[in-house]
Formats: sequence, C-alpha cells, structure tokens
Amino acid sequence: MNDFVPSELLDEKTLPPYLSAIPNVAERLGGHSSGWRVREIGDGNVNYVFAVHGPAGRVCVKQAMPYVRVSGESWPLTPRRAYYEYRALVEHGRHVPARLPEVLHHDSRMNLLVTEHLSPHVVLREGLRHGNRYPHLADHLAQYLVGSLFHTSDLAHAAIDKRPLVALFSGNHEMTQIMEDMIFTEIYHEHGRNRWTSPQLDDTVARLRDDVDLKVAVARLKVRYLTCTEALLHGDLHTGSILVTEDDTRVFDQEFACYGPIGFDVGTLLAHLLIGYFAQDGPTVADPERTDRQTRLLQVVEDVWTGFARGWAAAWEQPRQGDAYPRVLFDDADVLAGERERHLAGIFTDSVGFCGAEIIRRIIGMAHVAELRAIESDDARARCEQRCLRLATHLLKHPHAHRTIRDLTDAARTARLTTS
Ligand code: SR1
Ligand code: MG
Repeated sequence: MNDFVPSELLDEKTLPPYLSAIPNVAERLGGHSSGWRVREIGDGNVNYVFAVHGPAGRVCVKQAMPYVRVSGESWPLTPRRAYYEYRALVEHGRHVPARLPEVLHHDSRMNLLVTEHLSPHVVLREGLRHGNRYPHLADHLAQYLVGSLFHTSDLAHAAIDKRPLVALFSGNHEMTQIMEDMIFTEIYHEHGRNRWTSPQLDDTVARLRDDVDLKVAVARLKVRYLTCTEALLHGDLHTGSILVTEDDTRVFDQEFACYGPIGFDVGTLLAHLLIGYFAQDGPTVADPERTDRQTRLLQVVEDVWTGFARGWAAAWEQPRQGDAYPRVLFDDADVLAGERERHLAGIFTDSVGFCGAEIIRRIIGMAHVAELRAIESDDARARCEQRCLRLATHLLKHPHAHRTIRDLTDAARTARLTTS
C-alpha cells in the first residue's frame, strides 16, 4: 500500500513509497521500494537532489522546496521553478534530446521532477578542474546551443507558436529576478550578499564600483536580459549544470529558463570555461600538466563558438518555419548570407558582454564557483581572481574590440600574463 502523504517535502524515507506509485519510475528501479537506496547528491546553491537506486536501475529526483538551499527558510523562493525546469526540458527536448536527461515524471502539485540518473557522468566543472579530456565536449555543447537556441528563436519557430511560450516562461520571474539582481545590480553597490577574497580584492572591488563606463555597460546588458525574448534560454548555463563522460554531454538544471538574449547562455558558458582556465593557476606547486590543461580549455572555448556559429549557419540555410527573414523577400542569397553573418556577429558581441558580467558576479557576488573556492591560499586565489576580473572588465567595456573567438581567447591569455 502507498502510505505517502502528499504536499510534504520528500526525503530519504518518504521518496521510495512516493516513487513506487509512478509505474514507469517503479519499473525502471525494479524490485520492491523497500529495497531502494536514496542518496542526496545536490551540490548547487538552490536545491536538494536525490539519486535513487533500485535493483534494475537508477533515477534522479529533484523536488523544489519553497526556499533556497544555501540560505534555508530565511530566503523564500518559488517552488514553481520545478515546473519551468520541466517545461524547458520538454521544449528543448523537441530539438536536442541527446544532450538532455530524459524526463520520467513531473508532479506539478509536488513541484517534483524525476529524470534518468546519468552514470558514470561527472559534473563538467569537476572533470575540467582535474584535467580530464572530453574529446566531444565542444561539439556536443555547440550542438546543444544550436538545438536549444536556434530552434526556439524566431528563425525556426513561428510567432503564433512562440509567443504563447514567451508568455508561459515569463511566469518564471522570481528566478529571473535573482539573475537581474545578482548579475547586473547588487555586486556594483554595497549589498549583504556580496563577498570576495578580502582584503586582497578590496581595492579592485572599490574601483569596479566607481567605474561609470563599466556600470553603463552592465546596465545595457541588463536591459537586453530584461527585454529581449530571442530564444528559450537555459538561463544558468555554467559548467556545474553539465554532466559528462568521455563520450557524452548532458545539460541539466533548467530552473532559470526564460526567453532571453541568446548571448546570455553562450556568454555564461564561455565565462565558466574561462574561469576554469584562470583557476588552473591556483595551486602553487609545480604542475607539468597545467599548461596543457589551460591550452585545452581555451581550445574548448574556441571550438564551442566555432561549432555554434557553423551549426547556426547550417540551420539558417535549412527550410525554416520561423517568421524571421522570410526567404520570399530575398532573391539574392548573398544578401541573406550577409544578414546571417551580421546576426551571428550580434550574438557574439552580446556573448562577450554577458561573459564578462558573469565572471565578475562569480567573484564578488554571492555565488562563487568551486574551482576558485578550492584554492586554499587567499593570495593565490586572489591572483587568479584578479586576472579573471581584468579580462571581464575589458570584455564588458570593449565588447566590439572582440570580433572573433580568437580575440576573446587572446584577451584571456593577455589577462593571465599581465601583472598590475
Ligand atoms: C540563490 S541562487 C544563486 C545562484 O546559484 C545559481 O547557480 C544561480 O546562478 C544563481 O544566481
Ligand atoms: Mg543551478
């Protein structure tokens, strides 16, 4: 008998009876629920996540609580985020299912999502930190970006179908508000959630806050994030939201999903790859592999963009259902190709800016990243962070100076070597 009481937050004890009433999940786990093992595996700021193991298989369960994990009940947060995560998986799943976890169950009353449990996958951030090689990573990420972004944009999606989705995802405003505040506003003034490596970065932070040009650049990006509904974004596409093996790449944790500027997802992803590049310099012991790892990381940055641009151009040339750039208006293929390139250049410029904004907020805001946190010495960490901030401010203030992805990786190389 299922004695599960609805509306409660599930835990190691109550999850098995709840799951046993969901036929496809129970079947995947196999055997009797009394034999299922439950383990909490979440490592993010927002949620608890459980892996459930049965004799036949495994599933992953995420139930959104009405608050933020790292802050507890003192920071209430809508549990409806689970619904938007589910809907984003469904919408992106129409276009790029191979790069997502399979959805097994969604319970909107319980704010709960069950997906396949990916194993032996590891979180990309950790894999990169340890220097693992992922030969298909850049291709897979480019495939994910094209699939999720091109195919939800007005190039591929008719307005009559897209507009209702824009309206639906605008309901995720409590989550987007977090990004609006954290990325574009609160780090540029005194705010209780901010923290940084102190006193090493104190002067740098003060300089950032006094930098009017920088704040104008960030304010313009915030307007893009607030007003542009180009495509359905993941909304928090960092290397902790990606699971990998040598042969596979899957993107998860779409709870910040919203319609927004394409460059927001692309730039966020590039930001975290670049933070990983700078963080490699953290350990002070000599490491003969370090240079190779850094070279590989910048190669991933370059290959992700190159693969994305190539995939975008290829998708643009296919028969499309979207209302943007109707072929009937363009007899001259060169004119349309020129527009395609102009469009991609605009996405790149946006990406450069959002990349800079994301790097800064991960160093002086609330949500820091594991590879920088793991650097034990405050001085060594601050050195890496200064280089990150040097690059990020340059990107924000001079986005148009970076016309190619090589310009971006060159700027990263320069920021790493420049001493100030
Ligand atoms: C309370 S949420 C803090 C941050 O963690 C998530 O990963 C998002 O990036 C968010 O900004
Ligand atoms: Mg997350």
